[in-house]
Amino acid sequence: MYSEKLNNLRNNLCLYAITDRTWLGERTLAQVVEEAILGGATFIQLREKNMDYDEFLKAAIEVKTVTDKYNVPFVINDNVDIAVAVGADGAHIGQSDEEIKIAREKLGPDKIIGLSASTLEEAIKAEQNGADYLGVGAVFNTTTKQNTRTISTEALNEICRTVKIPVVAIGGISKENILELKGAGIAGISVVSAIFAQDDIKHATCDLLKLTKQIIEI
Ligand code: TZP
Ligand code: MG
Repeated sequence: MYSEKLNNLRNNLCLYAITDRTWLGERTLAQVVEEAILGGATFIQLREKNMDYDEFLKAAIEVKTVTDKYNVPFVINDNVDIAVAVGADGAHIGQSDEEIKIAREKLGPDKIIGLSASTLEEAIKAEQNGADYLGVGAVFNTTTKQNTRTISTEALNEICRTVKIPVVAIGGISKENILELKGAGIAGISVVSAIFAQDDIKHATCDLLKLTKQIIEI
């Protein structure tokens, strides 16, 4: 049962899109998420950094309506309580965020818990603590998140070879540099701006999916 969850998860992590309101313009979060899914995004994370509980809950319900419609896995960044409240598929938490053990107690065994890692030690610890997948980065320079630590492709590859759980690369990935990740052993890529900063989100996602399929290990 558990390994079945991980097998499905590995496939679902191929093109992992993380929301950001910066480039919404006149569009709603639901609209841009739908565009991304129609373009081929296989996994959606709602990431909100400046919202109170009620606003966050509303945004989570809005996005979940879309991910439910297309049956795409949906996780919440950094807020396990919102994930539980809306019945999301899980949560993505950082190394310094709520302890994974508490997150697992709140979410239960079947939900997905993702963790961020930037070193081999963090990756090993996260796996031992019961993470279902890892977001490893930043693999390239990014302006989307401040104060990111960077990781070389070699170190990313070492993590992928060491842990059993699937790894998605994150940070500054675009259609210009994605092929540099070929051979690293990743299950997928996780992007913000390469999807949500684009004028034609559906088209950009579709282009990215074609490239991602060339570099992932199945
Ligand atoms: N965590 C590490 S880098 C990053 C996050 C959330 C930002 C990724 O954004 P982009 O636009 O894909 O570089
Ligand atoms: Mg975090």
